[in-house]
Amino acid sequence: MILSHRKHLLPLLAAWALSGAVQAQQVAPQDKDRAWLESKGTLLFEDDFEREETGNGLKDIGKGWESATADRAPHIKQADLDQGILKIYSNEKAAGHGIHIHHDAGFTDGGTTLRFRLPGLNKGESCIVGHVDRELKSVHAGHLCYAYLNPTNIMLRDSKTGIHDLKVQARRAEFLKRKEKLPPDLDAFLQTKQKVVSWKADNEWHELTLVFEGDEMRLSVDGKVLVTHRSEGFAHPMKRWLSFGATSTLWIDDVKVWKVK
Ligand SMILES: [Ca+2]
Ligand SMILES: [Ca+2]
Repeated sequence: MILSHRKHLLPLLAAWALSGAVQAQQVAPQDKDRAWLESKGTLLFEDDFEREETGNGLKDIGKGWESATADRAPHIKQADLDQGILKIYSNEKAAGHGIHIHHDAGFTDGGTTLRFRLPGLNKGESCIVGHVDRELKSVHAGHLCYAYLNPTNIMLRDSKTGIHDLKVQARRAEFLKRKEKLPPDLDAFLQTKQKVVSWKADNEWHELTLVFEGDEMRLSVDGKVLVTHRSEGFAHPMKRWLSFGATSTLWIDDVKVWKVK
């Protein structure tokens, strides 16, 4: 009996799995920003992660990636290439810093397409993707702008002219140090630098498209624009590095970086 059940079930399961795989490969036709990158852009870099890392060090992901936090906790695998996927594990306690993995990018207008998954291995998983220009000295560690995909919301933030501008950061730090509320003018100013929308994270694979056009930053998930924001820092002329961060586990695949301008 069991065998005959299996006979019926297996083709069904195979068909179901196949249809899921086909769907995952398809680009949603309404993904206008991906179409914009592909039609107007030059591909600067792509990675499908179909290899193994060579160790736990700074450059061991290969293909020009650097794990800036690798050497802080060399005994912990913070970046694992496995099954053709970049599996990120941020251990802030051990490394003394959230993970930061980056690769040369370099555009004024353009963006990134990738697939990501919050695999559900840890609580509060997030996907942080953005840009850094370390040659910019007026900003802490060159932090320009980030998209934060959190469990219940997505935030786009202009760090360059907001919280990571050294003057803004110093003023904000005084209040944080004293555990005081930010003064209304500073709070209102920082609010203009970011946009937050509700979102419900799950543990599936998703297509992400992140683009910059002039002073606008736009983020799409599965072909749908979920959040856009305009802020002067987004127009920074050199998005020099593509940077990933995470609060715990994050899986990434099929990264493509495009320069339109
Ligand atoms: Ca591996
Ligand atoms: Ca892959």
